[in-house]
Amino acid sequence: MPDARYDLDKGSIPMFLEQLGWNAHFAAGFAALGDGSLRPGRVIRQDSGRCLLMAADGEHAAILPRRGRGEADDPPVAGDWVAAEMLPGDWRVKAILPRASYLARETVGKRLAVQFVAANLDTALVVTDAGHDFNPRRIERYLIAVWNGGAQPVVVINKADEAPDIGDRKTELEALAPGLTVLTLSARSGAGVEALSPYLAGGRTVACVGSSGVGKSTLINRLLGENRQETGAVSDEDGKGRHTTTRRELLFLPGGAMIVDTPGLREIAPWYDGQTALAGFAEIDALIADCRFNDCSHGAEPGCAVRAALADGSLDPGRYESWRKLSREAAFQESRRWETAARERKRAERYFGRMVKDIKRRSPKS
Ligand SMILES: Nc1nc2c(ncn2[C@@H]2O[C@H](COP(=O)(O)OP(=O)(O)O)[C@@H](O)[C@H]2O)c(=O)[nH]1
Ligand SMILES: [Mg+2]
Ligand SMILES: [Zn+2]
Repeated sequence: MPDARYDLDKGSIPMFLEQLGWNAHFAAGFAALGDGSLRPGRVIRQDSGRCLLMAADGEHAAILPRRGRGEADDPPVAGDWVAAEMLPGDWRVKAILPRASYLARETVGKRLAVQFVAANLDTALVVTDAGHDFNPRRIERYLIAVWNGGAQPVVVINKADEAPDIGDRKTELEALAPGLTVLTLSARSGAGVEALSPYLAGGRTVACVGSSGVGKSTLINRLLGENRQETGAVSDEDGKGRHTTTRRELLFLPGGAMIVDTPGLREIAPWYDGQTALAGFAEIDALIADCRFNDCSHGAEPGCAVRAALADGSLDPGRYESWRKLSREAAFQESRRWETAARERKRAERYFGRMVKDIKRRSPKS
């Protein structure tokens, strides 16, 4: 029986799915599978081999596909949209729909690989405090990670109740990038939290990232209006909290937005994904375009727009230093990883392509 709620091929977006963040991007990915028997669902959380989905008719446990050798070992993460087969018991995930954005980092293992933390985010709240955690260079790395994944970062300086001179901190972080939004608030008292409301409209998805102990879970509890996320006291001297949040889960806020808590990642190695230009340095990109030579190293070459801007003060030397450091890092990562990354990506593409073919072969021609 055709189900009116799933009339996706006709381009209609069912209201309920739209409330979950469904849009034309995901509809196109779903339509590419060409199988009307599958159902879209959004991943609430993922445990080994299984995940919990929110679909148009409510929650479903779903089994993840068994991965054979040579297949992409990339399980769905909180926020992913998947196409699932409806089975009498648990559903079965057939494909992850192409992501609109993601938060990813380089994994710390022997093997160079990417770890996806959350997917399909509109906004990432980069949370810090004005005390122990405060470190603009670290925040910058979070910003790069967020930009690279295609989400919009908003910096949150929490614990404003503890820091009377928080305005300076705000100014310092605002200088990290032109147009960057920096909010100061207190998750504990609730003061300033209402400034988050533009990012929390119905159907929007946000994630909280930042070090352990900065108050991400406290903030989420405040937004939820209940103490759902476990919070921890900052236990040791250097301000590192205990890692009380261990699973990444998509939570539904009363106003209709969805939010993902993440365990504190004290350092994040942004995943550059083969990009040559660093996201978030538009003013430097513009200058480079004006250098006389295409391959200007901004050293001793004549006609270097970057050096000229540094000389006349229109380019902030701190920004330039960050850009240089991060570009070197990105180039280094690229050289180390170029082959591995390309191989992994190809594999993921083949995997999706094979899924599409497989599904098409087995679905009745209409
Ligand atoms: N003073 C103050 N403490 C806070 C605030 N938000 C969180 N905390 C405290 O900071 C500690 C770590 O909070 P938690 O939410 O677990 O941090 P998370 O690791 O980022 O999730 C807990 O003791 C919280 O009570 C705040 O706005 N002001
Ligand atoms: Mg937490
Ligand atoms: Zn130059």
